[in-house]
Amino acid sequence: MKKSFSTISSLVLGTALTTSVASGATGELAKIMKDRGLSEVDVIRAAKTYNPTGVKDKYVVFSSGGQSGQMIVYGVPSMRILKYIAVFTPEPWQGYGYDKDSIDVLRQGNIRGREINWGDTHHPALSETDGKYDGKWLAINDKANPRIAIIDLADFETKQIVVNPVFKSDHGGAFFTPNSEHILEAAQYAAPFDNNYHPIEEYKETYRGGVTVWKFDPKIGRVVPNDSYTIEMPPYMQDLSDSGKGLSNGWGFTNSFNSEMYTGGIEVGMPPNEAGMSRNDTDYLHVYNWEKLYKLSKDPKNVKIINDHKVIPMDVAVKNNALFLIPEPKSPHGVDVDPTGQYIVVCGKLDTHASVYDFKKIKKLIDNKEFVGKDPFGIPILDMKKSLHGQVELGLGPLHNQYSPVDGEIYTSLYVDSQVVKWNFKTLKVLDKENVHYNIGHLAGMEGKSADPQGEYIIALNKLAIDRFQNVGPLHPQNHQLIDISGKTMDLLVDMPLPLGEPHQAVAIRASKLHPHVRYEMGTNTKTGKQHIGKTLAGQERIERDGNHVKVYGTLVRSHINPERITVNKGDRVTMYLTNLERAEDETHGFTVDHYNLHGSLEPGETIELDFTADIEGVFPYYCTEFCSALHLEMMGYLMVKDPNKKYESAQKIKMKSMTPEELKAEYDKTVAVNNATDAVIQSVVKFLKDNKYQDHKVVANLVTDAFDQYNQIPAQKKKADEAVKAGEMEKAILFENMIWQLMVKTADVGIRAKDALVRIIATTQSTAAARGEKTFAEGGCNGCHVIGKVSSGPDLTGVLQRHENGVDWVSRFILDPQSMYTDPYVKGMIDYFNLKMPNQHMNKEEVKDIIEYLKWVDENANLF
Ligand code: CUK
Ligand code: CUA
Repeated sequence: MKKSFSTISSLVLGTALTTSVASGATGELAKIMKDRGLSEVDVIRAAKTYNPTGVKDKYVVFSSGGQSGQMIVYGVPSMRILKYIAVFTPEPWQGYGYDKDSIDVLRQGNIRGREINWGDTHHPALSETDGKYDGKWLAINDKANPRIAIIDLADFETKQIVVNPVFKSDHGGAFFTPNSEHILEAAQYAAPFDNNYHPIEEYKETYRGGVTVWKFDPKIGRVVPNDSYTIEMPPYMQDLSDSGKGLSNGWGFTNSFNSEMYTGGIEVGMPPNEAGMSRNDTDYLHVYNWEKLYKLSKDPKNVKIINDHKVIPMDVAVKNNALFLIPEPKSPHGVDVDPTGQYIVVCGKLDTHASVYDFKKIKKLIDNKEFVGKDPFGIPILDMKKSLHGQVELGLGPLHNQYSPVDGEIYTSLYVDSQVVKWNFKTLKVLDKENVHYNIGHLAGMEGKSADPQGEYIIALNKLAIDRFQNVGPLHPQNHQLIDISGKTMDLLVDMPLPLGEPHQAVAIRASKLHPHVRYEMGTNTKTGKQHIGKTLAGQERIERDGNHVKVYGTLVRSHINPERITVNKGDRVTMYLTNLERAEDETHGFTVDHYNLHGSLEPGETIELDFTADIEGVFPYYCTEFCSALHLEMMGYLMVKDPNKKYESAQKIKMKSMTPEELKAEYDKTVAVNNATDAVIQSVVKFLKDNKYQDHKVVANLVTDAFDQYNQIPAQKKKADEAVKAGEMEKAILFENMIWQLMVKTADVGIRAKDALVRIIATTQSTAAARGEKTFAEGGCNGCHVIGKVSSGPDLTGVLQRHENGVDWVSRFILDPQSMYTDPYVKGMIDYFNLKMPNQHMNKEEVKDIIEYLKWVDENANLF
């Protein structure tokens, strides 16, 4: 069944050769292919994954970041990384763990009072409505320190971390139930539920496994711990889990290994865990009715309270017909419910088979109370054969499954064989295999575990990369491989190195389902979603002192921080509330105080809090850490910490020559004149925008709003400048006028962008030739000298076709062979005027034709430039 590489390539090559790309590879494309050693198949695969600039991906993938304790967001099919989401680990760029409110989130994850600053993330899960991804919330587990975190997809920030009160590790989480009312989290390594010492000899009596059923409120996106409960389970090592849906809604399924309850002891001469824990031929699939048990958990007589948390003992679950076991091939790994909820596929790991269980059969056995026995803890066992739809031999080391929209079609990872196998879980037939590199763990389909899988692609999440990438030392990148599954056979398209922890599982969602915002309401505490207590608007900036506590209410806006000087005493507690006043998209300001290990990222509208003790004396610059504008470097100030017990001798001031009153007046006049001229430019842009009804076009209107955000700050500055003039403080007046110029430049910058955008919208549509021509005009370097609508270092080309008799011929000739026309009196005059000669850009006739079409389009719209 395994295909050799040559079979695959000849197969695909066979198809490729009949396509137009292969036969059409001429000219530059053929040259590039030759230079880079690319085959036609390579080029087709490249075209399937390439996004031209500005083009976005169809799917967004959320991958666990493994030991980084973070999540990785990337696009499909481009496989471009978009973001790391900080979850269990501090992340400086986003200020996560460096400002007060995010520290509060991170510290929700403290265990028994201890700070934990990392996580081993395994399974991300997207919130669901009717079993389909709704794009609202994201959850992920931490295996090492049993915790679940919740991320809000409105801003891709972590909002909540809950610690499992009874487990000592987890693995089978996070899994949302079909309407996101609950999140399942199964334990991994059995341990005592309480926090006390229990000797390993008492393993069977005191060590326990289980599944925690967290209550989730999908409206506010938070776990509700006191409405959550844990189902006690035997000390078999529970592993992966899945929530039922459709037919099996209300039920949960959890695998296990070590039903032997082996406890190892190499050091006392026992065989190692790996031998003892895999001795039996079968382990147990746990089948439980979480919905029923949730109702039972409300009655105190059904639960034991351990560490302030409700635990339903095994006997209570059994008595209420809500907990069962079914044998499964030993030490399995993945358990994945199909989109209808009827079939549950369990992967063998140590067995070459996948086992397809049928929930209808399971339910019948349960309803008829038809059991083959009980385990040592009294849990009824269902007959394996009678529960199975069937088994299929897939290959070595089957681990995880994903579904496609094709009825019965399923994709399974084969860890040992390093393959993805496509098969049908209804007909139990193997359909195709694809080699991956190497040792695949999970695989991610497009919404491939929801009730609405999309097919198209499968991503192989490989454990080893070995030789796939540039050697960067013994620790290799992770390797995600994108596989096209739209054809009859799979086709591996591209590798993506991932430089951040081992990504166990990834989930993909259609990008069209995500609607994150680009700014916050002014003064938002993004971690709570509420108004921040430190919200500060322009004009409200202040420093308040209350004993040894100094509170700073500051703002940031291009390109200053207010206040710019803060003086405190050594030992003072300093609380800084900072608000980013921007409304413009992507105008984030970062903030740090040097030497104080603080950092905040302030997205437009966000308020943050930095809380610290000024425990070292000195002068500490603080500054904006995002290159936000041309005057970003100037966006700074000083924290000055003085020791109240010290006497400071003042330094001798150096005498410097100062300007005469006449010189100051001249500089002031010059500054005002420049401002007036700049304002005239702004007014002409404004007139154009108004004349052409900019407000009818949302993109333009947004830019104009941003521009006016800047412009409207001018009157206040003007008032200060005029007051300074009146008071005879010319130096101050000049500085305020300079401030006005800064605001004008920022206004003009956005205003001109708005104008350009509007021109594009209202101009006549370009023919394809004209569009090609515009590209050639830019790429051929013409726009280095000729700016449409303006005289630059060459003449304005608006109307050039009319300026000359037989304009089209004249211009074409001039582009193709400028030297031959240098003596033409008109051209000679231009050469003298601009002191430049039109160079030969070596364009071909086709390109010149396109440029002419472009110039015609320019003339058609001449009034707009
Ligand atoms: S696990 Cu890592 S390959 Cu944690 Cu889902 Cu299977
Ligand atoms: Cu704000 Cu740089």
